[in-house]
Amino acid sequence: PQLLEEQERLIATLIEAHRKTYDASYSDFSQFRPPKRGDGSPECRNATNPFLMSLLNSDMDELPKASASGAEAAAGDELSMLPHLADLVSYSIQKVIGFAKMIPGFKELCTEDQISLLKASAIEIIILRSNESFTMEDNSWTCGSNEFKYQIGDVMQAGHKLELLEPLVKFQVNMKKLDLHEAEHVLLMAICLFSPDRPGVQDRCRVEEVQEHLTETLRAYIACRHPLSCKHMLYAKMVEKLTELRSLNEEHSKQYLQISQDAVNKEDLPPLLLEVFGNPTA
Ligand code: DZW
Repeated sequence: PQLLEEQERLIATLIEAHRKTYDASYSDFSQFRPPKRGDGSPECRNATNPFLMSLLNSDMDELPKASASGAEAAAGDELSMLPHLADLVSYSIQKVIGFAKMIPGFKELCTEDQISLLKASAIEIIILRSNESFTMEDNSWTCGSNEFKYQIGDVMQAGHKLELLEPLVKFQVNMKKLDLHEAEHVLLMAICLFSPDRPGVQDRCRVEEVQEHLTETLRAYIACRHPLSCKHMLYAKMVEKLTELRSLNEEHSKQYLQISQDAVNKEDLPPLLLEVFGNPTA
Protein backbone atom coordinates (compact mmCIF):
# COMPACT_ATOMS: atom_id res chain seq x y z
CA PRO A 1 0.00 0.00 0.00
CA GLN A 2 1.06 3.60 -0.39
CA LEU A 3 0.33 6.63 1.73
CA LEU A 4 -2.75 8.53 0.67
CA GLU A 5 -2.76 12.29 0.91
CA GLU A 6 -5.33 12.04 3.68
CA GLN A 7 -3.10 9.68 5.66
CA GLU A 8 -0.16 12.06 5.20
CA ARG A 9 -2.29 14.84 6.66
CA LEU A 10 -3.36 12.68 9.59
CA ILE A 11 0.27 11.92 10.43
CA ALA A 12 1.22 15.59 10.17
CA THR A 13 -1.66 16.50 12.50
CA LEU A 14 -0.64 13.89 15.08
CA ILE A 15 3.01 14.95 15.01
CA GLU A 16 2.03 18.57 15.49
CA ALA A 17 -0.36 17.62 18.33
CA HIS A 18 2.43 15.71 20.05
CA ARG A 19 5.01 18.49 19.63
CA LYS A 20 2.58 21.01 21.10
CA THR A 21 1.99 18.84 24.16
CA TYR A 22 5.44 17.32 24.79
CA ASP A 23 8.03 19.83 25.92
CA ALA A 24 11.36 18.09 25.36
CA SER A 25 13.16 20.79 27.36
CA TYR A 26 11.20 19.72 30.48
CA SER A 27 11.29 23.32 31.68
CA ASP A 28 8.00 23.01 33.62
CA PHE A 29 9.40 20.31 35.91
CA SER A 30 10.80 22.88 38.34
CA GLN A 31 7.21 23.90 39.12
CA PHE A 32 6.37 20.47 40.54
CA ARG A 33 6.81 19.85 44.24
CA PRO A 34 10.52 19.00 44.43
CA PRO A 35 11.88 15.45 44.39
CA LYS A 36 13.01 14.25 47.82
CA ARG A 37 15.43 11.42 47.53
CA GLY A 38 16.33 9.27 50.51
CA ASP A 39 20.00 9.84 49.81
CA GLY A 40 21.37 7.60 52.52
CA SER A 41 21.55 10.48 54.99
CA PRO A 42 21.44 9.55 58.69
CA GLU A 43 17.89 10.91 59.00
CA CYS A 44 16.87 8.72 56.14
CA ARG A 45 18.54 5.51 57.23
CA ASN A 46 17.02 5.96 60.66
CA ALA A 47 13.57 6.94 59.46
CA THR A 48 12.11 4.14 61.56
CA ASN A 49 13.42 5.74 64.79
CA PRO A 50 12.70 9.43 64.36
CA PHE A 51 12.24 10.15 68.07
CA LEU A 52 15.40 8.34 69.17
CA MET A 53 17.25 10.08 66.37
CA SER A 54 16.24 13.55 67.37
CA LEU A 55 17.03 12.93 71.06
CA LEU A 56 20.45 11.52 70.26
CA ASN A 57 21.24 14.35 67.90
CA SER A 58 20.28 17.23 70.17
CA ASP A 59 21.12 18.45 73.66
CA MET A 60 17.46 18.44 74.65
CA ASP A 61 16.06 15.57 76.65
CA GLU A 62 12.45 15.98 75.65
CA LEU A 63 10.51 14.54 72.81
CA PRO A 64 9.73 17.00 70.03
CA LYS A 65 6.21 18.39 70.59
CA ALA A 66 4.91 18.66 67.06
CA SER A 67 3.39 15.38 65.96
CA ALA A 68 4.67 16.11 62.47
CA SER A 69 8.22 15.28 63.45
CA GLY A 70 7.50 11.73 64.52
CA ALA A 71 5.30 9.24 62.79
CA GLU A 72 4.72 11.52 59.87
CA ALA A 73 8.41 12.05 59.25
CA ALA A 74 8.88 8.31 59.08
CA ALA A 75 5.89 7.72 56.88
CA GLY A 76 6.69 10.77 54.80
CA ASP A 77 10.13 9.33 54.17
CA GLU A 78 8.63 6.16 52.77
CA LEU A 79 6.74 8.11 50.14
CA SER A 80 9.20 10.97 49.85
CA MET A 81 9.06 11.02 46.04
CA LEU A 82 5.27 10.79 45.84
CA PRO A 83 4.49 14.54 45.68
CA HIS A 84 6.95 15.04 42.80
CA LEU A 85 5.77 11.94 40.92
CA ALA A 86 2.12 12.81 41.49
CA ASP A 87 2.69 16.32 40.10
CA LEU A 88 4.63 14.94 37.11
CA VAL A 89 1.85 12.46 36.32
CA SER A 90 -0.95 15.00 36.86
CA TYR A 91 0.87 17.42 34.53
CA SER A 92 1.36 14.64 31.98
CA ILE A 93 -2.34 13.74 32.09
CA GLN A 94 -3.17 17.35 31.19
CA LYS A 95 -0.78 17.09 28.23
CA VAL A 96 -2.30 13.78 27.13
CA ILE A 97 -5.75 15.39 27.22
CA GLY A 98 -4.43 18.21 25.03
CA PHE A 99 -3.00 15.64 22.62
CA ALA A 100 -6.26 13.67 22.52
CA LYS A 101 -8.31 16.77 21.71
CA MET A 102 -6.22 17.36 18.59
CA ILE A 103 -6.76 13.82 17.23
CA PRO A 104 -9.34 13.85 14.42
CA GLY A 105 -12.46 12.06 15.67
CA PHE A 106 -11.90 12.49 19.40
CA LYS A 107 -13.91 15.65 19.91
CA GLU A 108 -16.78 14.16 17.91
CA LEU A 109 -17.25 11.46 20.57
CA CYS A 110 -19.64 12.20 23.41
CA THR A 111 -17.98 13.55 26.56
CA GLU A 112 -18.70 10.32 28.47
CA ASP A 113 -16.79 8.25 25.92
CA GLN A 114 -13.96 10.79 25.85
CA ILE A 115 -13.68 10.38 29.62
CA SER A 116 -13.84 6.58 29.49
CA LEU A 117 -11.06 6.44 26.87
CA LEU A 118 -8.84 8.88 28.74
CA LYS A 119 -9.31 7.26 32.14
CA ALA A 120 -8.44 3.83 30.80
CA SER A 121 -5.50 4.82 28.61
CA ALA A 122 -3.88 7.70 30.51
CA ILE A 123 -1.22 5.59 32.22
CA GLU A 124 -0.51 3.66 29.00
CA ILE A 125 -0.02 6.83 26.98
CA ILE A 126 2.19 8.25 29.73
CA ILE A 127 4.29 5.08 29.58
CA LEU A 128 4.56 5.46 25.79
CA ARG A 129 5.36 9.18 25.78
CA SER A 130 7.92 8.76 28.55
CA ASN A 131 9.99 6.63 26.16
CA GLU A 132 11.19 9.91 24.70
CA SER A 133 13.02 10.78 27.94
CA PHE A 134 14.17 7.21 28.61
CA THR A 135 17.79 6.38 27.90
CA MET A 136 19.38 2.93 27.71
CA GLU A 137 22.69 4.44 28.81
CA ASP A 138 21.69 4.03 32.45
CA ASN A 139 18.04 2.91 32.20
CA SER A 140 16.77 6.24 33.46
CA TRP A 141 14.21 8.80 32.40
CA THR A 142 16.44 11.81 31.96
CA CYS A 143 14.50 15.07 31.93
CA GLY A 144 17.28 17.64 32.06
CA SER A 145 19.45 18.07 35.15
CA ASN A 146 20.34 15.37 37.69
CA GLU A 147 17.46 16.54 39.85
CA PHE A 148 15.06 15.37 37.14
CA LYS A 149 16.86 12.18 36.22
CA TYR A 150 14.69 9.32 37.44
CA GLN A 151 15.64 5.75 38.16
CA ILE A 152 13.76 2.73 39.47
CA GLY A 153 14.69 3.60 43.05
CA ASP A 154 13.03 7.00 42.72
CA VAL A 155 9.72 5.44 41.70
CA MET A 156 10.03 2.98 44.58
CA GLN A 157 10.34 5.96 46.93
CA ALA A 158 6.97 7.03 45.57
CA GLY A 159 5.53 3.73 46.78
CA HIS A 160 5.66 1.58 43.64
CA LYS A 161 7.09 -1.92 43.62
CA LEU A 162 9.24 -4.07 41.37
CA GLU A 163 6.22 -6.05 40.10
CA LEU A 164 5.47 -2.92 38.09
CA LEU A 165 8.89 -1.32 37.75
CA GLU A 166 10.84 -4.28 36.42
CA PRO A 167 8.51 -4.94 33.46
CA LEU A 168 8.12 -1.17 33.00
CA VAL A 169 11.86 -0.69 32.47
CA LYS A 170 12.01 -3.78 30.23
CA PHE A 171 9.17 -2.29 28.20
CA GLN A 172 11.07 1.00 27.85
CA VAL A 173 14.23 -0.80 26.70
CA ASN A 174 12.33 -2.84 24.11
CA MET A 175 10.51 0.26 22.89
CA LYS A 176 13.84 2.07 22.47
CA LYS A 177 15.15 -0.88 20.47
CA LEU A 178 12.22 -0.61 18.04
CA ASP A 179 13.70 2.80 17.16
CA LEU A 180 10.35 4.15 15.99
CA HIS A 181 9.98 7.13 13.69
CA GLU A 182 8.09 10.06 15.20
CA ALA A 183 5.12 9.19 12.93
CA GLU A 184 5.01 5.65 14.31
CA HIS A 185 5.39 6.85 17.91
CA VAL A 186 2.44 9.27 17.68
CA LEU A 187 0.27 6.79 15.76
CA LEU A 188 0.85 4.19 18.48
CA MET A 189 -0.28 6.63 21.19
CA ALA A 190 -3.40 7.51 19.18
CA ILE A 191 -4.19 3.83 18.51
CA CYS A 192 -3.80 3.11 22.23
CA LEU A 193 -6.27 5.89 23.09
CA PHE A 194 -8.88 4.70 20.58
CA SER A 195 -9.33 1.22 22.05
CA PRO A 196 -13.01 0.27 21.74
CA ASP A 197 -12.83 -2.37 24.47
CA ARG A 198 -12.22 0.03 27.38
CA PRO A 199 -14.73 -0.10 30.25
CA GLY A 200 -17.71 2.20 29.89
CA VAL A 201 -17.35 3.00 26.19
CA GLN A 202 -20.83 3.44 24.65
CA ASP A 203 -20.16 4.07 21.00
CA ARG A 204 -17.71 1.24 20.43
CA CYS A 205 -18.24 1.29 16.67
CA ARG A 206 -17.19 4.92 16.31
CA VAL A 207 -14.08 4.30 18.41
CA GLU A 208 -13.24 1.17 16.43
CA GLU A 209 -13.65 3.04 13.14
CA VAL A 210 -11.14 5.68 14.15
CA GLN A 211 -8.76 3.05 15.50
CA GLU A 212 -8.92 1.06 12.26
CA HIS A 213 -8.21 4.19 10.28
CA LEU A 214 -5.17 4.83 12.49
CA THR A 215 -3.86 1.27 12.23
CA GLU A 216 -4.34 1.30 8.45
CA THR A 217 -2.29 4.50 8.32
CA LEU A 218 0.41 2.93 10.50
CA ARG A 219 0.62 -0.16 8.27
CA ALA A 220 0.85 1.99 5.16
CA TYR A 221 3.47 4.22 6.73
CA ILE A 222 5.67 1.28 7.75
CA ALA A 223 5.27 -0.36 4.36
CA CYS A 224 6.44 2.63 2.37
CA ARG A 225 8.61 4.72 4.71
CA HIS A 226 10.36 2.34 7.01
CA PRO A 227 13.70 0.93 5.74
CA LEU A 228 13.33 -2.58 4.38
CA SER A 229 15.85 -4.12 6.76
CA CYS A 230 14.01 -3.15 9.93
CA LYS A 231 10.34 -3.01 8.98
CA HIS A 232 10.29 -6.75 9.38
CA MET A 233 7.41 -7.54 11.72
CA LEU A 234 7.45 -3.96 13.00
CA TYR A 235 3.68 -3.59 12.88
CA ALA A 236 3.20 -6.88 14.72
CA LYS A 237 5.75 -5.85 17.34
CA MET A 238 3.93 -2.57 17.87
CA VAL A 239 0.60 -4.34 18.35
CA GLU A 240 2.32 -6.60 20.88
CA LYS A 241 3.35 -3.47 22.81
CA LEU A 242 -0.34 -2.60 23.21
CA THR A 243 -0.89 -5.95 24.90
CA GLU A 244 2.06 -5.39 27.24
CA LEU A 245 0.66 -1.96 28.10
CA ARG A 246 -2.59 -3.56 29.27
CA SER A 247 -0.76 -5.69 31.78
CA LEU A 248 1.37 -2.75 33.00
CA ASN A 249 -1.86 -0.77 33.35
CA GLU A 250 -3.42 -3.53 35.46
CA GLU A 251 -0.41 -3.77 37.78
CA HIS A 252 -0.28 0.00 38.07
CA SER A 253 -3.94 0.12 39.13
CA LYS A 254 -3.29 -2.34 41.95
CA GLN A 255 -0.25 -0.48 43.23
CA TYR A 256 -1.94 2.91 42.87
CA LEU A 257 -4.84 1.73 45.02
CA GLN A 258 -2.39 0.63 47.72
CA ILE A 259 -0.46 3.92 47.55
CA SER A 260 -3.57 6.05 47.68
CA GLN A 261 -4.69 4.12 50.78
CA ASP A 262 -1.24 4.36 52.42
CA ALA A 263 -0.74 8.05 51.72
CA VAL A 264 -0.83 9.89 55.04
CA ASN A 265 -0.91 13.28 53.36
CA LYS A 266 -3.94 13.20 51.13
CA GLU A 267 -2.71 16.43 49.50
CA ASP A 268 0.08 14.35 47.96
CA LEU A 269 -2.37 13.28 45.25
CA PRO A 270 -3.67 16.15 43.08
CA PRO A 271 -7.43 16.18 42.33
CA LEU A 272 -6.99 15.36 38.61
CA LEU A 273 -5.00 12.26 39.55
CA LEU A 274 -7.75 11.14 41.94
CA GLU A 275 -10.35 11.64 39.21
CA VAL A 276 -8.44 9.69 36.59
CA PHE A 277 -7.06 6.82 38.69
CA GLY A 278 -9.71 6.76 41.38
CA ASN A 279 -10.25 8.14 44.85
CA PRO A 280 -10.57 5.33 47.41
CA THR A 281 -11.75 7.72 50.14
CA ALA A 282 -14.54 9.17 47.97
C1 DZW B 1 9.60 9.89 41.67
C2 DZW B 1 9.80 10.42 40.33
C3 DZW B 1 10.06 9.30 39.35
C4 DZW B 1 9.58 9.67 38.03
C5 DZW B 1 9.82 8.53 37.04
C6 DZW B 1 8.81 8.63 36.01
C7 DZW B 1 8.97 7.64 34.90
C8 DZW B 1 7.73 7.69 34.06
O1 DZW B 1 0.62 5.79 40.78
C9 DZW B 1 1.01 7.12 40.62
C10 DZW B 1 -0.12 7.84 39.96
C11 DZW B 1 1.26 7.71 41.98
C12 DZW B 1 2.30 7.20 39.80
C13 DZW B 1 2.22 6.50 38.46
C14 DZW B 1 3.59 6.32 37.81
C15 DZW B 1 4.09 4.90 37.92
C16 DZW B 1 5.38 4.64 37.25
C17 DZW B 1 5.49 5.24 35.88
C18 DZW B 1 6.51 6.13 35.60
C19 DZW B 1 4.59 4.91 34.90
C20 DZW B 1 4.73 5.49 33.63
C21 DZW B 1 5.76 6.37 33.35
C22 DZW B 1 6.66 6.70 34.34
C23 DZW B 1 7.45 8.72 33.20
C24 DZW B 1 8.35 9.79 32.85
C25 DZW B 1 7.95 10.97 32.26
C26 DZW B 1 6.57 11.34 31.93
C27 DZW B 1 5.57 11.21 32.80
C28 DZW B 1 6.33 12.01 30.59
O2 DZW B 1 5.00 12.46 30.50
C29 DZW B 1 7.31 13.15 30.44
C30 DZW B 1 8.75 12.67 30.60
O3 DZW B 1 9.09 11.79 29.55
C31 DZW B 1 8.98 11.99 31.94
